[in-house]
Amino acid sequence: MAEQALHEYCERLSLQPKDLSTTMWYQFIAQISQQAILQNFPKNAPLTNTRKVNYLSMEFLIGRLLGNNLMSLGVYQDAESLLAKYGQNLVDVLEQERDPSLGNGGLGRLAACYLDSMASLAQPAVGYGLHYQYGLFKQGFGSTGEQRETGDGWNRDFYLQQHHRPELQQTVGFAGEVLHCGDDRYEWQPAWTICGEAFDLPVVGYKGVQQPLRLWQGYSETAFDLAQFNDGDYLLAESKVVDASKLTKVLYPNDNHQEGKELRLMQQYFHCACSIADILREHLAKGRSLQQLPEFEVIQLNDTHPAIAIPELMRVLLDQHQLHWEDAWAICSKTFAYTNHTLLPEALEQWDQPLLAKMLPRHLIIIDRINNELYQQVKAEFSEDEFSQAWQETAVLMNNKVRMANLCVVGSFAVNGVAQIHSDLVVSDLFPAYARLFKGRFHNVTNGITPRRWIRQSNPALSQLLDQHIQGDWTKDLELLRQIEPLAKDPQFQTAYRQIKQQNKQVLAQVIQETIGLKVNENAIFDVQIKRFHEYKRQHLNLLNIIATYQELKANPAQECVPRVFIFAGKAAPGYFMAKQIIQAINGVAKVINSDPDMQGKLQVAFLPDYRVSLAEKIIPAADVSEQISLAGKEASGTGNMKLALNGAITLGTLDGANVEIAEYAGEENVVIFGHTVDSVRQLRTEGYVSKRYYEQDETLRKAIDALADGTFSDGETERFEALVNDMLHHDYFCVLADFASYRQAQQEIAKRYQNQTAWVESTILNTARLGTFSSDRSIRDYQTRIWYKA
Ligand code: DL6
Repeated sequence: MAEQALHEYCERLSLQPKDLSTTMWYQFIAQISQQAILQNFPKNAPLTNTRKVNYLSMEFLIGRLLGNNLMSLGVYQDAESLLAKYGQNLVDVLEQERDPSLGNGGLGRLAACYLDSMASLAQPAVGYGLHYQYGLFKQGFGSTGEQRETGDGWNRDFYLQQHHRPELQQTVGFAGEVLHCGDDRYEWQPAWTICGEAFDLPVVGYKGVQQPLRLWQGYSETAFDLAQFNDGDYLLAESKVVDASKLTKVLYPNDNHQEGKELRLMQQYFHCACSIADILREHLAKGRSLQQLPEFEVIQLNDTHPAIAIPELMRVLLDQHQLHWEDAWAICSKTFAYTNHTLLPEALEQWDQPLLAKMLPRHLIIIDRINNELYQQVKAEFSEDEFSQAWQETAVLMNNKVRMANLCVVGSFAVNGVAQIHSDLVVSDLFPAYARLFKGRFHNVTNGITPRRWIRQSNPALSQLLDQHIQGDWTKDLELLRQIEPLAKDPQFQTAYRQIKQQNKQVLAQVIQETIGLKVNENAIFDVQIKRFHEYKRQHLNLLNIIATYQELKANPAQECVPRVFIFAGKAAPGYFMAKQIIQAINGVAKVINSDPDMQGKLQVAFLPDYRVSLAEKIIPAADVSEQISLAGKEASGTGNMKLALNGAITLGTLDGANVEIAEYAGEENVVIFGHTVDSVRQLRTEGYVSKRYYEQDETLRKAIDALADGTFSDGETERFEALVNDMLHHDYFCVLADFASYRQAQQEIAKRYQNQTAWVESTILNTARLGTFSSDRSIRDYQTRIWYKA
């Protein structure tokens, strides 16, 4: 069958198979896989009483799809053999696919893992997102190690894994006026409209079903507004066309930070309006009533970015279907569920009320009514003494701002955090008044990752070893990894496991050499910190320890040391100055250390540019140490920590996010924990945290910071890292200096443990064996049993 297809493909091109380029082979495999998906793979989950999940997310960081789809279709090996017959390597062919970077980091990647798991578990679902023309920027480095950004036009128009669905088109209004038509009746007359075109990417579940990831793209229906065109107002008429094409042009590159830009609000509304209309279209087409919506559909909000979907559904029910407020609210408040992914104040979205009044005037009226109804509830629940504080905390409208997280809590039947410690903090620190007002609404669902991509596809050698020793399909049931626990001490198994890590390190070493021209010591510890750059993630804590180690080795050249390669990858938001300083400082330190002959084979620093899913697939299987060193209480969960630990890296981390659960499951002796806890950070702040004291009292720390300040790592320029140094000495909100000594000790503990290879490998095997709970299949089951089951 595939041979026949190949024959036809070659005939169309008038070429022989031997003459096909790698790109042509990619196109051929992509075409036949797309046909196989559309024709043969079971569509939609079997009809059950389960509610369909509509997963609304502004980001889906899907990564390359072809390899994943071949695997899910069960034809990966067939494709491999077919290509081998013609002297081609499937892995090289798969590398031809552009990696669609339609997300910033954890939140978007999680959404992709959840789609994979829902399709694999046959949980009926549709992912709704935006079809950005430019995904997350590409990162490069300038001559002084500074981050440089360029656009990532991922070639969406030629992307072979999608198909256009013109019949699903929607029209979305903006701005204009609202007419009050008496009683509770309003009519919104938008000033202008933009069309939404749908593009479906089939998400192919492993031994499951295929379901769409539906991405909306903005376009203008008419090239000109003809009325205005005829009035002679050419320029204005044309400007609307520009607005439409701009709308989905670019993904906002912020992670855990809101910029408050008008275009972003328009994107959010466009995303929600198209998705809500699509959900209702499908629901009504099945002959179901509006009242039955919560029985059959749940709308899961991936953070607050799609929060405007709540007033949008209300608007449609009230204004288009003429429902009464109470009836519309009864439907709406049983349909939405909200996942919180951050406690950071700068990431909790708030929109200026005047902006909403201008852009979405009808929605603001609805939000105002929601706020008024809430006011009555808060009044009834809290005593007079308590009220003011409770209202401060719960109001949706406050100080001319619309607080989107509050809107989500009020409008949803369930709210969840993404790791146990985070979910507890959501209740205790972020929303205590809500927790009292809405009992039973708050839950935890610890994040997870798909084992199909993050073990099976990215670590084929480990997968093979697991296949040999595990009864049953671990890719479908990751708890089966427990079967290798008894082998953790087995010398033969240890050797095999260790060899795989070594091979993966060789592959990564080659990638490093090809990418940045650095030849690394493959026998060194590969110590990995790969994630977005943010001060709370504290890459600069890692950097200070590297500098201190360098200084120590320079001072004592004869000192025994366990060789290390520190590997970094990650992007900073283009407007985030301090994060960019940290990137530049790492590059500056890397330049000095890597060119110092005394450090040869002992200490090296590799910063790989343009972190993306496909690069993570190379780094993760090769890591020995996983740096998860955020200040306790700041990282909601993390998911890189799970991928790294499952692939046999030892977590070096604080008691933050999912690290806490990783330590519990792996066993505390199989991770290295350091630093302040949530409670001791609170204590530090109560006492009045003064970072400078740590600098003054700790000579090692002082020397490391001084070297950043005195030009050692900046070609003699003392100003280059001034802002970073000043921040550490006089502000240090994320308590880097307070955790330095403990972190350094933890690093020494790592070195000590690594020297006993038998015990080290045993620990890494136990990490793989015991962390099956971090499969995203388990997360989806948790959503099913804790959240989605009820209407
Ligand atoms: O839940 C996915 C991911 C967590 O693993 C990270 O810990 C958390 O930082 C991230 N949160 C965001 C928040 N974005 N905004 N806004 O990306 O979510």
